[in-house]
Amino acid sequence: MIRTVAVSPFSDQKPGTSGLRKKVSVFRQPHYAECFIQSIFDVLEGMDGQTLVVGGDGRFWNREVVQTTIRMAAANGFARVIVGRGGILSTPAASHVIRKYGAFGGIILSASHNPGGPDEDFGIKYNASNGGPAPERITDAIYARSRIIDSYRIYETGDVDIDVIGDSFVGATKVQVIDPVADYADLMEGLFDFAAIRALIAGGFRLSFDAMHAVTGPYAVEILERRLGAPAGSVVNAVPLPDFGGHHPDPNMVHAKALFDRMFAADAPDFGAASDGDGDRNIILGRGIFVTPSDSLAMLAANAHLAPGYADGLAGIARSMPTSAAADRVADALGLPHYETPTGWKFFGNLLDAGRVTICGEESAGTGSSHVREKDGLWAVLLWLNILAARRESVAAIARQHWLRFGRNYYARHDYEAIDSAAAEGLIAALREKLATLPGNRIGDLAVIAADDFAYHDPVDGSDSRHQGIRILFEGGSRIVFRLSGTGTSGATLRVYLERYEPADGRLDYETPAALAGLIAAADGIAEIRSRTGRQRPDVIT
Ligand code: VG1
Ligand code: CO
Repeated sequence: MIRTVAVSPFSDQKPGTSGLRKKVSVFRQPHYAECFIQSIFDVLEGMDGQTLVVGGDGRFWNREVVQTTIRMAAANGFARVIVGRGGILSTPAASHVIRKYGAFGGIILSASHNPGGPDEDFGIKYNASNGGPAPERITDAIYARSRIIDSYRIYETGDVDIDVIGDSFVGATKVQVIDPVADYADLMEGLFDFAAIRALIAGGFRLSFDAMHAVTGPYAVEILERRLGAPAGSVVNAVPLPDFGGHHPDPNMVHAKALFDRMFAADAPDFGAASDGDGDRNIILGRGIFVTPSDSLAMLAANAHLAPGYADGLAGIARSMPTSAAADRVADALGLPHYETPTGWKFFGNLLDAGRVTICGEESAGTGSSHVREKDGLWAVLLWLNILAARRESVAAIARQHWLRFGRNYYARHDYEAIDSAAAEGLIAALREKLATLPGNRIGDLAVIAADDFAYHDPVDGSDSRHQGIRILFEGGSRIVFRLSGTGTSGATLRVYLERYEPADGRLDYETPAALAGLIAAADGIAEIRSRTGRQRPDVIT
């Protein structure tokens, strides 16, 4: 029986960079998730008789909201709901499943790299029929709806068994539980030369993949160990846990320290990688080297033709604004168009759908391609492995040759987490005020040539997105970017992005902190970070 439940709206359901993210305690309020899900359904049109995909990263509260979503989808006219077994679907796998089965859209339950557990974070996001995160036009409409919603519809019934593959019904709605891994693994097998990677591994090449007790574990075990023959144990922390084992499933130097230690040890494997809570991020390491995500994007773009799925070359390359310009140099050298979008994968969707770009990336450990409409952690790992199998050189050698050809964009991001929101907003407002006065000034030995608040005009649908980050550009290609995170759940997080370009005949062997020292000092000088935030140093450097 369908029940209509009267509610008063919540005022805080504004989606951020990637969906609605809140503490679990917020989501546990009666009707909270229901109101957001109904707000999504209310702004969509034509769901009747359609398919909805549901799955998440397995974190605490995932299973409960999967059940709620199934019941609400049934009450809102969907004819079919496809669910990953156990309520599991990595973000890229969900994107693929939406596309493969011609679904109307999908609801993905994840707070991505944020920690999980009863006292930590949960999230809900909506992806459209192209498999990609809903564009701002839709997320804005969902938020507007959530502020006035007065009821939701839900089917009254017991829980669906989501742990067994097969079909059941909620009212007239068919619920199909599918293997969350198989379709995705098959997709990867179609893009990459698995035989060559298998031969590389059989020849003694050693790899270590840290799944961080998050959703990629089962995917990585199936693909890397079963299909590609990496020895058992090549995937570590492979079992997804509702609290990610108490860790922060964010693959960076701080939270994936064990992997960094392994890759910088004397007996390091040839290749190391890790992914995040929902499987869309990746970091890449070789023996004794960390490839920054911005460099990884550029190196993948430069070598993608070595993989069968990209043998015909790329249509173009897109990167988010704070991502380093390394990929632009590759695009220029290959004669490809390149695009600079605001932070967040939703801005790549139109470019991918229009066939203008093939590969996209963000400095925040996100890379992906037109095979789905999300960033895709394992995809990046497999493209790297395919390139390594084709070139038979080390990661360090490939990086070195890349810099010798294109120059090197030294890069780091400094995060100041959970700072006072008013102080963070004050800092950005003060920067905005100053923008017009900066060009022409010198800060240390850096000459400012331009400063602005980044705005994006989408060349496909003509939409405009303003206030996407403060950019200060210096002579010679160096840059500082300031923006506030849109994924945090407590206080504000200030991100400071630092980039310095050294041409191919410049110094390519600096340690990154030394290369960026002047920019780090300039960032504090311009934005008064220490005095405004009260912090002496960043919490995380990536
Ligand atoms: C962060 C990253 C951004 C990424 C977003 C979602 O956003 O900076 O590049 O797209 O997370 O990634 P923000 O607003 O906190 O800077 V995920 O893997 O958390 O879905
Ligand atoms: Co993620």
